Amino acid sequence: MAAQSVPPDSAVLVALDFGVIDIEATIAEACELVATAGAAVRAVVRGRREKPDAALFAGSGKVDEIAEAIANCDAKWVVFNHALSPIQIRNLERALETRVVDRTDLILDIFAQRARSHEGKLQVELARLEHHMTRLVRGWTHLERQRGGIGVRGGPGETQLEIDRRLVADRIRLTKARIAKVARQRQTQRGARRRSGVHTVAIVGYTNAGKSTLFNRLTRADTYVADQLFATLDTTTRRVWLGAGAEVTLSDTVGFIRDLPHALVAAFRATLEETASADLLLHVVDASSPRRDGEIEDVNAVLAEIGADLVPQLLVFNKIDLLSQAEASVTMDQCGKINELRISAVTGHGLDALRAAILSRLPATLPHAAQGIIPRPDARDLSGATS
Ligand SMILES: Nc1nc2c(ncn2[C@@H]2O[C@H](COP(=O)(O)OP(=O)(O)OP(=O)(O)O)[C@@H](O)[C@H]2O)c(=O)[nH]1
Ligand SMILES: [Mg+2]
Repeated sequence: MAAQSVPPDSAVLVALDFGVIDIEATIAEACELVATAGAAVRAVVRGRREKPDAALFAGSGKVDEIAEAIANCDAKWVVFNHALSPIQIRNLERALETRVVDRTDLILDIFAQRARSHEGKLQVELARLEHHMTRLVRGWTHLERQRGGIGVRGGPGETQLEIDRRLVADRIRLTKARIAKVARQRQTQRGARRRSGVHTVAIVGYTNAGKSTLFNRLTRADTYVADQLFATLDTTTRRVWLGAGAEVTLSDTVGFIRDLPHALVAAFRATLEETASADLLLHVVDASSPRRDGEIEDVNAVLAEIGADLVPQLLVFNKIDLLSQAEASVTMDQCGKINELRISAVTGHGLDALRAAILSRLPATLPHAAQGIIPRPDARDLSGATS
């Protein structure tokens, strides 16, 4: 089950509108996900439905439309921008005679391509194995045995089902044990930091919101920044110096996305514990995104899933340089506590206010006279990640 990347083939994207979210922004994001996975969307099949069809997800007329789109652009696979059941995938592949990939497969595959550190790779492996387990159902066609392109699939046919289940279960146990070992090291590091009285600030947010750009600005680090989804998978933590003599550690971590697969959230739990145990979260939002309110909700949903919903948050609207109203500003709640800021991590607008806001929101043990966060000349990389 080595990590395999999506072949650079053409794909047909299927995006059905169930009337809940901004469908156009969702389609644009799905196209980016497909591109990030290394392929290209040649046609988009849209539709409106009350609820998914139990057998095929889409209606049979829509499936005919998808078949036509496949023939027109010689697509090698069909991407559904939805989570499908194993039965739906099986039925669709039978009907379309083409590989069918759902949103979960796509995100897992991108994570597999991106994982760099030992811990990151183990976590992605676990997520893929867990997902693979749910896909081991009876009645797969010859397509399952032939393929091996995307993600976790490529497993043997149904005659192998029981053996396959046992093998996957063994791999899951082994991977979990290895992750637990790395997590223990991480916990020890975190414990040492806590005992030293250093406060922790974690940057969270939707993928591509500008978290790593902000992290680099505040720490003068050179974490990988790219205009692509899930550029960062590993948590990087750095100690930054507060002017008055106190220090905080700042962490940059994996970005979130709508419908982040549960298997991934579970597998990344150890990494995300850094977030749940932080004293303050900088929730970075791409202020120029047409879906920014939805993205805030998506991030808050994942935070709740990892038990970080009660950690105090500063909402940081980033990329204001892309807006017509590009002034940096600060918003306070009824108690006079800063809870929102508008900044640009690229131009540096609003960063002094952000430093002051971080300081004002940290627990009282820190001296409040500090002027801002200034990286120490010897700022060390404190991430537990080993590459
Ligand atoms: N115009 C503008 N672009 C920005 C700003 N901040 C970040 N960007 C750009 O947004 C893109 C994503 O930035 P990253 O810092 O990699 O975003 P991230 O949130 O770490 O993304 P992931 O690690 O993929 O989740 C890059 O092309 C950045 O240059 C900003 O303030 N203004
Ligand atoms: Mg990043």
